[in-house]
Amino acid sequence: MNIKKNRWNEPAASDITDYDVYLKRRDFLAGGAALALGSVSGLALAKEAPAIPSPTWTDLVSSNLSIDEKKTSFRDVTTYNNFYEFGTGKDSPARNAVGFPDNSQPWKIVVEGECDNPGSYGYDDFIKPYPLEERIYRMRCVEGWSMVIPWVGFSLSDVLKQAKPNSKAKFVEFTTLYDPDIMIKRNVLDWPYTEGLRIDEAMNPLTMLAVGLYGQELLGQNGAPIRLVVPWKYGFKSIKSIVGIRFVEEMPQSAWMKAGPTEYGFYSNVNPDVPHPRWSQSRERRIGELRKRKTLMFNGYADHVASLYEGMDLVKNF
Ligand SMILES: Nc1nc2c(c(=O)[nH]1)N[C@H]1C(S)=C(S)[C@@H](COP(=O)(O)O)O[C@H]1N2
Ligand SMILES: [Mo]
Repeated sequence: MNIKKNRWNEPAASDITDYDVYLKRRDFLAGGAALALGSVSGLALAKEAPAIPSPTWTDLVSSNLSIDEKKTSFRDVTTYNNFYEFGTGKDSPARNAVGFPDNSQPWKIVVEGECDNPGSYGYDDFIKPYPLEERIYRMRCVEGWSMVIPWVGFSLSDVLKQAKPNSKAKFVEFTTLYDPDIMIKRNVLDWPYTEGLRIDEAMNPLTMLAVGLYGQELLGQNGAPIRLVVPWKYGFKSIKSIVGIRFVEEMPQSAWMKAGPTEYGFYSNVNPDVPHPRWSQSRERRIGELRKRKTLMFNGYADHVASLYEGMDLVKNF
């Protein structure tokens, strides 16, 4: 079903369906009531309930990269978000990205730059070659909160190898869609949102492209249909809704580096010993918990990634 274009109207509180109610209704509809109700109230339902894309994956292999920590609730993962293209409030993306990306143009991902096998792919063709698995990762936002999220996806390295980077490919730059018809029109950041990784960071097995979470396709607010997840770096490196992957020779400038060069560096590795200029990074609030917990070096992934930064000054290269 096609949902009407989101015209960037903040809905009244009374229009917002409580997520629990919404999930119950979804189960109810899945039980066959959809057929009976469809023609009568389909429009009303589409308006109040964000459509959860189907199908749901049921046969996912669990990765040995997963951590064994309590998962953040589906509700929190899908209603407490940063996705500035859909507004700067934590609850703005869940409200303003309803229907995204179906309400935009058909999804296309361009792989280009310093590689022997560039290409432009529709979303389905892009992900088809890669077996999906579930990976439960920590995510630590630079703002001082964290979550544990069961992602669905595959290693970015699978895609990069397929593109055959040449010897000039030292970095990889990623770009988010910017569609002013459905996204914020203010220049909160220099759109489109971009991010970058060094090629060895991009090739690390932990670095993944996610297409789902909690066993179902990503919702708009989480970066549908495909986003990066780099669990040892602050969350803003995990760029959402990717339309471009480019191999480059020089270190790319990310949208956040342009916005605040003294506050947001290229590396942005989680590091409890390197404070943000305006706040400490030594502790974090795990969403759903009351007491703060200690932030771990490389967000607890030092065994996997510390060797990438051997001999580097992690204060200078923040
Ligand atoms: N395109 C884009 N990607 C983005 C952001 C954004 O505003 N725009 N926010 C980042 C930040 S600050 C965080 S913490 C994570 C949040 O991901 P989540 O909402 O799925 O938990 O997405 C990152 N990716
Ligand atoms: Mo973040």
